[in-house]
Amino acid sequence: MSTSAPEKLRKFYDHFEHEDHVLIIINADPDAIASAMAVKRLLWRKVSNITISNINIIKRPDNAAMVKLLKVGMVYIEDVKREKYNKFVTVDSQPGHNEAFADFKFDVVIDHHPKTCDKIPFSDIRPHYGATASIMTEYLRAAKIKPSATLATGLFYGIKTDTGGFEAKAQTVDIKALQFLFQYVNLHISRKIQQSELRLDFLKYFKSAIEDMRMRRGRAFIHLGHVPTPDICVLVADFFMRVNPVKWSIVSGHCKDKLIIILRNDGLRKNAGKAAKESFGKFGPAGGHKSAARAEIPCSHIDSLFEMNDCKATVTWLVDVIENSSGKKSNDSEET
Ligand SMILES: [Mn+2]
Repeated sequence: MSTSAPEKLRKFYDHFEHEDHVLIIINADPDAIASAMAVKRLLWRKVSNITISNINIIKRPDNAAMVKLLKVGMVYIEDVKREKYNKFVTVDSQPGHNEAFADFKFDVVIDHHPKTCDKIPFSDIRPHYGATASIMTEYLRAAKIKPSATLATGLFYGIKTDTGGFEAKAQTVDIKALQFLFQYVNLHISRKIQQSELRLDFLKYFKSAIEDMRMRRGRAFIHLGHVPTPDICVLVADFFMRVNPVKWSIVSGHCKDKLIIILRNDGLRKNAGKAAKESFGKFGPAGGHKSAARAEIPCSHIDSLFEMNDCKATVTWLVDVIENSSGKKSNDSEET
């Protein structure tokens, strides 16, 4: 029989004392940030002090907006004086997920990914939850804590992000958490975070994408040249899916020594993951879901095939590879 929420809360609290200095270490994304905020709130006035530390540098503008608008104080892991702490917590991750976690002996792990850790004094792993923030909401409710607007908004945004805006794997438990949080959420802040996905310096990639895109049989092909982060390819690929005749968008960019290729489609009788594997699998890791996929090809595997600094040549290569592997008789071959 599963343990009740008040029982879990009590066991969680059993691992902390008033003298404790607690470090919550996260791989910062909306769900992890919100879950860390919830742990901090649960431990408020119960321990001596609590610091949230991120092991990753926050680059995504929406994540940066979340940290700023919700006033989440975080210290980058390399700036943490770890000898100051005696208790270590992670949420939305498990110790094996990242090398940066290896230096710590965790007392508490709360997560919704498949279980990969053992011998943790307190672990609460629930893979059937869409978000760790949903688990944390149950802890807050069990503790009879009324969340502040910032905490509720963070948890709300974390659940929303991890469940793909409720289009993906949202479970009853996630919906229940949202129902509870909704009465405390600041929707303006939530919307502002969500709408902060673009940085000013990203706009030039949209400009060149619009100018240089090649449209073939409902497929938009775009090569962005060098990009500072693969996220730009994702943003551009998603953007082109909003254009009416586009059924597929295939967007590539050079990042470090890889050619990143993002595939999106409208999901109607199409399979992006399969297309990615069949087209690009021979060059490097490739795969994904029905409507979203990516390939990450080491440049050394393809630099003899075409001139990679030439955007036109790269697009021609993308078109060739996709069209040759999917065949000309695919069911979405309407001329545009
Ligand atoms: Mn998560």
